[in-house]
This record gives sequence, C-alpha cells and structure tokens, in this order.
Amino acid sequence: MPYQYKYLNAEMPTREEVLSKLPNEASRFLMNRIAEMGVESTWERFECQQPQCRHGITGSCCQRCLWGPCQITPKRTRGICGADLNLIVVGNLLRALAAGCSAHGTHARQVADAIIGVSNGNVPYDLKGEELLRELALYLGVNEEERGKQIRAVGDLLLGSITGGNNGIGKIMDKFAPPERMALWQEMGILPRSAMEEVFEALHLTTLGSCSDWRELVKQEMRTALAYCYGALAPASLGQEILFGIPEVSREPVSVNLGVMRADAVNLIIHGHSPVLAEMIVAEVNSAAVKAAVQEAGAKEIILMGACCTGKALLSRHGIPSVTGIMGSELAFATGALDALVLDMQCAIPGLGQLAECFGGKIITTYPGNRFAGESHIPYSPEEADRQAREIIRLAIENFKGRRGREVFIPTSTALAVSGWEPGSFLNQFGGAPQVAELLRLGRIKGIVSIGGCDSPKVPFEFNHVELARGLIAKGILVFTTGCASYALLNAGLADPAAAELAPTGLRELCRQYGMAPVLPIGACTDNFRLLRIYQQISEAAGHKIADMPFCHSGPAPGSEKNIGQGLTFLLHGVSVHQGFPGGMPVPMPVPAQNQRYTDDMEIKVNDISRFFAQEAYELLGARVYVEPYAHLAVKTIQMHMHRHRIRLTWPG
Ligand code: MSK
Repeated sequence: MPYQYKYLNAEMPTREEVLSKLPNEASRFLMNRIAEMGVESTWERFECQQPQCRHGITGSCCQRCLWGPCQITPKRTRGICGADLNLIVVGNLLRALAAGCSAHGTHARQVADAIIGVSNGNVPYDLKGEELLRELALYLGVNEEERGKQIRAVGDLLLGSITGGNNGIGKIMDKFAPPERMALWQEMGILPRSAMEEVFEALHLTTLGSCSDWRELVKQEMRTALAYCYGALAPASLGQEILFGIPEVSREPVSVNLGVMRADAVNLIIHGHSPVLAEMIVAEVNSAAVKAAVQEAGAKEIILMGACCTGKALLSRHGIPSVTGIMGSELAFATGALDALVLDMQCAIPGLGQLAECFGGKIITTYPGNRFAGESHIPYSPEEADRQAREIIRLAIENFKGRRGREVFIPTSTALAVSGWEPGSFLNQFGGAPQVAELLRLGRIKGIVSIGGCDSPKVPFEFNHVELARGLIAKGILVFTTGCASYALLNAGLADPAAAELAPTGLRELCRQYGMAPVLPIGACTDNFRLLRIYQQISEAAGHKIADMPFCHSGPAPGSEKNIGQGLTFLLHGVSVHQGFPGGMPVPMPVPAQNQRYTDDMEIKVNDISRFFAQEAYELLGARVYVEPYAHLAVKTIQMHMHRHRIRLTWPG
C-alpha cells in the first residue's frame, strides 16, 4: 500500500513502487543487491518512518523556542506564545531558507578564498577564466596592467557579497540583475545586504518574540532569497568560472551512470558541492606518478567519477562521467567496487558510513566539519590542495589493493550525455539570444523549463524527473537541468542527441540540425545562476520581461533546504516554479473545489503563506508556485502555463 499524503491528495511511494517504476536499470540492480544483503538504505528507513508526522509535513509544528513544541490544529489555533499558523509556517520556511543560504554561501566562500589566495600567490591554482576576471575587474575600475590587483579586487567583490563589506552584493546585482527586477525589488523593499547578514536577520526575526507579522517575515524571506541568489549562487558560480574556466560543450557524448565503473580499475567518486579540491584531483589523476602507482597496484586504470553537484561541475568542465545524485550515493557502495568516495561539503547523508563499512569502500572527507566516524579525513586548505589531491588518489589506490579479487556487482547500464552548456555556448550555437527568442516566438521551441533540485523518497526515485522531462519534450519544450535532478535525466539518455526523437517536429528538427539533445545539463545547483542569465538574455532579446516569457522552473523532488532558495530565486525573477510536493513550502496549496478527498482536519491546509506564493506572488512578481506531485499532471500544468504565456504574447501555438 502506498503511504497517504492526504494533504496533497497524493501518495508517497513504497519501495516496491519505486522498483517497479525505476527508469534506470543500474539503480534497480543495486537497490535489489542492497536488499539481498540485508543492508538498510534510504528506502528502508523511509518505510520505517511512515506515517510521517502530519505537523511536520504541513509545517504546522513550531520548535523555535524552548516553550514548545507547539502544534496547530483546528482546535489549538495558537502556540503557547500566541503565534498562529501563518507565523509558524513562514518562520519554519524562513529558517530553512537561511540554512540553505548558509550552505551555498559556505561553498561560495571557499571559492572566493581560493581566488584571494591566488592573488596572494600562495595557492596552486592557475586561473582559467581570464576573460570573466578582466570583465569584472574593469567593471570595478581596476585596469589591465594590474593583474594581481584585478584578482584581489574580484576576490574581494565575491567575498563581500557573501560576508558583507565593499557593497559586494550591490555591485553584483547592479551588473547581473535585470534592471526591471531591481526597480521592483527596490519598490518592494527587499534589496538584500550580504548573504551572511540576511541569514543573521532571518534567524533574528524568527526567534521568540522578534516579529509577529507574517507579511514582514515573507519580505525577509524574499530578501534572504535574493541574498541566496546574489550572495551565494553568484559568487560560487562566477568564482568557479574564474578559477576553473567557462565550460565547453563536449565534442563527443560522455558515458554516464554507475555502469562506468570497472572491476579491474581503481574507482574513485568525488561527491559534494564545492569542486575546489576536486579540480586539483582532476589535475593530478593523469600524472605519470599516478599511472605508475595504479599499475603497481595491479589495476588497469583509475576511473574518476562525479556525484551530486561536484559531479555536475566536473562533468561540465572535464567530461568526467557523472554517476548518481544524493539518493544514489548509497547505491554506489553496493557495487563493492567503489574504492573511495570523496565528500567535500554537504549532501553526504549519514547512512553512507554504514554502506561504506558493509561494502569495503573508503570515505574521505575534506571539509573540516563534515565528518564520518571511521573515515579518512584530509581537511582542505587551498595552499596545499595539490598535495591533498595526491594523498586522496593514493588512498583510493590503497583501497583497490585491499579489494582486489573480491566479487563485485557493477551494473551494465550506461547512457550517453552531451554536457558543458552555459549561456554563451547555448545562445551562440543559434547565432545569439535574438535567434533563440525568434525560435521561441515561432514555436519551434514551445517553451523552456529548467529541472533542478534534489532527489526525495517522497516521489518515485528517478521516475518523476524522467516522466516530467519526457512529457515536456513531447510537448516541444526544451529542458535545462542542474543539480541532482539531472542524474535521472542523463542516466535515462535524455541528454543524448538521439533523444531528439522524443520531441515533436519543430524541436526535433532543431535538435537534429544542431546535434543537440532536448535536455541540456548546465551544471550544479549553484549554476542556476547561469540559467537566470539565459532566461534574462532571451527575454531581453525578445523585448519582454522574464515574467512574460514561456519559462518555468521545476523541482520535482525537493530535498535539501537549499531547494527553497532555488525556487524563490526563480520566482523573484518572474519564472514560475513547479514543486513535486510542498517541501520548503510546508503547507499545501489550495486544491480545486471539485476535489473530494479532503477531510475536515484539512481546514488548516490553506494559510496565508500558501495563498501568497500561489496567488499574491503572481500579482507582485508575475510568477507563482504550482505544487503537483504526479509528473504527468505536472506536465499538463506546465504546458498550460506556457500556453497562457504564448497567448498573451500573441505567439503561435
Ligand atoms: S547536490 S542540494 S542533493 S541537488 Fe546540489 Fe544534490 Fe540537492 Fe545536494
């Protein structure tokens, strides 16, 4: 029996349902292997947690002070302090957003620190994004003759947007945010200070007795979301482009999925969010010394793979095979062939420790605070990144020696994917943004949807992402993808140009003409900043606001608190957002009147916060949040959204 998710008129999947729907043979093979071995994974733990607390699911439980927890029901409409449902829901939402902002902000800080380290001459990175560096430095008024000063000024700009100082966030917004939005945000009074300052204020305003007006907290929610975008995503994404270069589209499709592992190879996966040390591992892995050590260990080769967002960054820049997202990371160990999993920061679930122990893989953590009992720990420092990368590779090779000859269970499935997309490569292949705007106007591309965010056990693993993307492609909609969401799409072969056959005539011919797949991976979660630049450039070329364009962002399976900022980032820029379940929007949206399945206790379902994001946001921002757990229905919702926009623009189709 599926688990009721009655607040959404939906059901959460059982393990059997996940297995029956999985579009990825490799995942099915390894899920079964874990079950046969009697090892517990996310899916078993999800089942053990059912039914999940309805107050937790609806965001109606407050634990923000020591008087609580207080739970709101039709009979108990206020917490002990007097807070009502609106205050509790928005406070939970704001605190979760602040946590997500601090995660991306910490990643961005590592990137900014590395750039500042380069300017000081004491870290071993060669900057590869010279053009962007120069552009930003000239924008700051530092001229070309002073390269060291240019690097320092840009590093300080990025750092300032995160921590405050130098009006970093203001300068980044002036340069990158759409002017029409800047004016709107100013009028709304939500222009942010740095990410750190807004996170601080979010926590302050939601502590006991600080703010009792939910509208003020919604304003802080939006302010913090802008800080998330311009004080966390932007410095991370731009900083990585300066450090490691702007990705290029891979000439040949790359093999992806867990089937790329080999029994006779040293298998090394890099997982997490900040690719600063990962880039050094890439630089070191092909050295003569590593080759000799691999040979001496009796391995044929060393296979470097990527998981989670670090994996996406490596796929984009280097064509390193990406294998799986956050929920599949346990599956990677079940192959018995994974020698080392490097965890940089975030998205490394605690259950990984048990899987590593059961299947003989090594966990290597590299962020000082991200620790696992019994792991190897190499705390990243930019000055020593090259030495640390060599040590990581050495540990993986050592593990291979220990497992040589043991039985392994590597799935055979792989898929092909073309990666390396970024605003320039996408727009320029058609001749520029005006040409893309014209393709949209003519209906050869009916609309653009970005599918991002995490995985979640609350929707069928990989199935929802793939069903949604396939459904959109079949309607002539082009799909971009970022973060863990993209693993399902790539592993299903949708980023292979051959997938153009799924599209109707207009989009199919376009894809064939340019050798392009209908799903374009654009990087990690932080590279949603690239997506904004694409949306912005196309809408400017079309002569319309972003909010008027047939664009939509979707998070079919929100997981991390970081997803809240992601959805709000798009919303604030005028791109409507689909969510696969409420997630960060903890209380369900109103449902159509004809829906008969709600019961009396659902009276708490519609609160002003839900109403704000589903309705008022549209009047204010020109964009709204849709919640729809079933992928085939989400396709219809998004198609209708595109259709309404096209009609308003008087565009055909
Ligand atoms: S890594 S935030 S599980 S996408 Fe960005 Fe994946 Fe979500 Fe982490």
